[in-house]
Amino acid sequence: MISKKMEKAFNDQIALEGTASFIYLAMASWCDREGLEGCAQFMHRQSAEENMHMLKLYTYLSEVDGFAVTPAIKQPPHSYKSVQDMFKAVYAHEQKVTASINKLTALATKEGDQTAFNFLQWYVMEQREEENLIRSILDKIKLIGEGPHSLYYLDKEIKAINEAELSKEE
Ligand code: OFO
Repeated sequence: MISKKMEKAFNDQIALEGTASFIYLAMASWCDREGLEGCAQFMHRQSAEENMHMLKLYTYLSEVDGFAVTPAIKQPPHSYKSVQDMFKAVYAHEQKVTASINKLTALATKEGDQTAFNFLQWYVMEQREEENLIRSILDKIKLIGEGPHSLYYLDKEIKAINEAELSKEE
């Protein structure tokens, strides 16, 4: 059993994760167009991961006799000034997701919903890892730069980071 207030907050989170999945999918498309193969692969994996985050919340709501609502998602932007600009947008979105998860766990505590609180701890950990990953990429971009000669190398680095992330999932 879940309260109506918690159900609404979970559905808002579902919308945020779905939005993240679409934003990252559109980013993958932009990267592909720019010939940034490694970045495109990274964004495709991120998009799939956010979709999985959304589905996990969906399943949870069903398990606690709640009602999961499929969100309406606005078309995300399909172009960026630079790779740095794109990763800055990812970082900003992840910070927004973290703030929302924190609010959700605070609400679970307020409502005395221990089941939801426990379930949400997975997301708390996940957000810490995600923010750390994106911050480390932004640091790399600062070091490598984005000039015509560094872009090829930067894309290779992001490809390697993506492969490392994929191997964690195996
Ligand atoms: Fe699910 O928001 Fe990123 O990780």
